[in-house]
Amino acid sequence: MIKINLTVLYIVLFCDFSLEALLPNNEYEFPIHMPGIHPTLPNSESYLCTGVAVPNQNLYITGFQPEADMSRVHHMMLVGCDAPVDMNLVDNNNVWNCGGSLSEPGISSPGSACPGSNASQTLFMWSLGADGIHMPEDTSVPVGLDTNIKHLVLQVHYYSTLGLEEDGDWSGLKVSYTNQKTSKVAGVMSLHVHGVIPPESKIAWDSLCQVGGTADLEAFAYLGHTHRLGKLVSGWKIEELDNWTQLGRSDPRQPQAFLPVDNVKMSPGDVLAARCIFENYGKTEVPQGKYTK
Ligand SMILES: [Cu+2]
Repeated sequence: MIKINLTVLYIVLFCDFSLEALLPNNEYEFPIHMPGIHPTLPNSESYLCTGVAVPNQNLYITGFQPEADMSRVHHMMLVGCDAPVDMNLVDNNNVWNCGGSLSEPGISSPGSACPGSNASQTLFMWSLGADGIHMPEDTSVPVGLDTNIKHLVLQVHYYSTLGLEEDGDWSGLKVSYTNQKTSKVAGVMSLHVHGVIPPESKIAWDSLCQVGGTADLEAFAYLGHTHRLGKLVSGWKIEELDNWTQLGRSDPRQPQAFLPVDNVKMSPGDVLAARCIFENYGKTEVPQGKYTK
């Protein structure tokens, strides 16, 4: 996650303001969670989404606190959509399939996490029982009115129905936010790789992207995410070919939490690099990507 000085970067959700709770520092808290669903996992795993519209005002997200059972949920992701979700494409219970072929029968499949949007951005990611994150002081992710985040969508990757009780699954997270503008804006930059891992192989995949815009940035947190064949994830800032600074390095078999970065400064033109190392001891190839195991 990267903190930017004037413009945008990080996320959130609000809808049912009757549920909000006042926290210290003039912060409020809002829950977004699955409405007690009963996944049947016909493909052994399912990706389901639910969401809340952001009210038509400027709000400033200051943190995310996950509430999920890792025996059933592999990961949760919070996404900001640039338009309100088109409810004509979604069932009445506000849940929809959002994981390609890993879907549940009897639930609408609008084809994406943000039906009706042209663009979306990741705001938060949780996996393997990790902790949440709270922004540094005077830092937030603006959402709502003057931003391109109009709807918050929670994607939940279910891979078991272990311990599921009659009232269903309520996995989700609490979003803390304030009405007061902060002087620093936070956001997420994410780098992705995908492809097919050959049988009985160890493989490294790299991804690069150049920092755009005009603002200087400061990285304050880092998270590596893979599915089950991932062994090591590392991230770097590259200024010149021979000048690399490590942002973070993590074992994705451990809780995939946001880990602190020692305030690495970045400027437009710098390059971000990520490397993911996978090991496949099996006899068959394994695809990796957005909606894979
Ligand atoms: Cu997952």
